[in-house]
Amino acid sequence: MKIGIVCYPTYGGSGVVATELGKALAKEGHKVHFITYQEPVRLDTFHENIFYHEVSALDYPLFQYQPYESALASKIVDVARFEQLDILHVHYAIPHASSALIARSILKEKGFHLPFVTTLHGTDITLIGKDPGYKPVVEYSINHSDGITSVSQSLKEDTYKNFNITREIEVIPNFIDFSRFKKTDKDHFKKAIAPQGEKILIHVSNFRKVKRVEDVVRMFELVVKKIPSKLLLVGDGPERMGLEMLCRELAICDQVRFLGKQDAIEDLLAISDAFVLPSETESFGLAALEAMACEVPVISSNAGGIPEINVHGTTGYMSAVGDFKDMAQNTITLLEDEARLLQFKANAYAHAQTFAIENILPLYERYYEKVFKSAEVEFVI
Ligand code: GMT
Repeated sequence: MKIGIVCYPTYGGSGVVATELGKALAKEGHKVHFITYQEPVRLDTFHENIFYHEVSALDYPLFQYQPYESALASKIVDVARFEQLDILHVHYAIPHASSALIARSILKEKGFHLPFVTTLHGTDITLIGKDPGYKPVVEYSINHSDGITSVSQSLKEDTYKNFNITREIEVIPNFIDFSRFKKTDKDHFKKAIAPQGEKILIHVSNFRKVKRVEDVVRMFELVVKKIPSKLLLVGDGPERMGLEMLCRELAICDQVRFLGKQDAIEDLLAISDAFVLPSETESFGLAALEAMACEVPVISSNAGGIPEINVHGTTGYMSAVGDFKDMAQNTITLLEDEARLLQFKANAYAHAQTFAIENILPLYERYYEKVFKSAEVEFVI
């Protein structure tokens, strides 16, 4: 098929999923056209079946905000007609679904049929999308998509709860590419970070409030009192400065390393013993799945879709949102018993395999076919 993909090109989870999906589809022989305002960060290798079309929203002194939604819709119209796209897949509802909707209407008037699938990722529903400033447009464009998928059952339920959705939402979970995310021997690296054989805890996020990174620091302060350990904080965002201050206040700076944004996350996961994800809301938790693929058990909250990947008492432990003391206790239980830790590492890896890209990609391919066929019938009628 000729598939258009619209996504955020930066480090967010939805952009990563969209890009990895596009790359996998291209390997299967589909022609994949990315339509974004910047080359997606994970689009790091050349492939003959991958094409990139940049959206440029013309600036003008009259605009306080550039009308990106219109520029995107125009670009979709242009690419769809020129490249003869069969289907468009937009990731993250705002504003991609409404741009797709406008583009589809314009194309229809020109006699060109472009069905589109909207994938809901998380904050487009649970945080931003339900804000009254966006809700009517988000609801309308979801209801008028030709296909709707969500990355977890929990997000599907949240969508029905927060919006008046009249359509069926298909759950297609996020996936993992084991050729990249796998445990490798990085012992030299481990020795540099934890020279006395300390255990290594890791957190990876965009350091926004919703990630509750403060809970990571507070639980670590309790853990390090009982278990010699180090904490790696990977990523960057608005909360970072406050977290650095907190580490100073708690006098744990020698045990905590802020690593900023890192590309080779798998190398850091390879030396880690536990991944910490205390999020307030989390529709899926791709970062936790990446950790599990690298044999790292997960200490998390039980928010949103996390229970769909982290099995309490098997692949890690879950606590109520905000209960960092319980998270610390669970971490100590896990790390103080070497046999248990080894078992949890093996369990995490085994469970992550359910989400191997080889299992999930066909679900998208079948869904595209289904949407394409039923939308074609409607178009002809
Ligand atoms: O909010 C973020 O962390 C970024 C956001 C995105 O769309 O870029 O992530 C969401 O989508 C990811 C990929 O599907 C999920 O793994 C994350 O759980 C989800 N984040 C939240 O729900 C907070």
